[in-house]
Amino acid sequence: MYTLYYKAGACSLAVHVLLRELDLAFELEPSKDASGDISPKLARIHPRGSVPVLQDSGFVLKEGGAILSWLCDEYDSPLLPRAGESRATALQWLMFANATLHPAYGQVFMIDAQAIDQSSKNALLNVISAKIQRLWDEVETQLEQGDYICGEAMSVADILLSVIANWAPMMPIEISYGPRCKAMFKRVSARPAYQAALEAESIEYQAAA
Ligand SMILES: N[C@@H](CCC(=O)N[C@@H](CS)C(=O)NCC(=O)O)C(=O)O
Repeated sequence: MYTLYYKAGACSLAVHVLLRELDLAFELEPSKDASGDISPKLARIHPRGSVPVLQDSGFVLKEGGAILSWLCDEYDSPLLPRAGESRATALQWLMFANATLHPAYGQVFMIDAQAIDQSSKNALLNVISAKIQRLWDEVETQLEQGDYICGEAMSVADILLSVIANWAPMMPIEISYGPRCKAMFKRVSARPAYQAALEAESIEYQAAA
């Protein structure tokens, strides 16, 4: 049985959704204790305490992109093609979400937390906000090829993109999604596995509206 260390609505939600898509047995373990510190159980396996972390007895896997691709491979899921160009393209978009888009949001949180004057903060936030908007515009253009980021078949990248999209209400910046993005978020988030994960984490899905 897997243990998923998670934070409600964070990038760990993508792994949570996938565990349910694959119909695997798992338990959820919050990353923080009641006082907001990294839980002692997580600190033992991941001193930085970031999520997701997936544990199966002695096997501990960190980094969302690695966890998502490993689970798809291990359980032969069509959410990540086995080989060839279709696999490379799905991995490309998974890495886009995990290694390009996600860190851009991290910069927003980092800038917002700085003790600097508001006008300097706004200037920095405007720069990063424009970058994030360009990334979503890239997704919108790609979705001209089909209902999902890799075309007509949903992939694990769509799950992570839709999770990140739902962070917009927490952001001190404006992000707007085009109609193709919203339609993809709606399709993906409506799946029973996704709905069950949202309910378990008490998260409302807002990015498709
Ligand atoms: N590259 C890492 C990034 C992990 C990450 O930044 N996770 C965030 C949540 S989305 C986190 O745990 N932040 C610490 C916190 O919120 O306390 C991964 O993909 O696993």
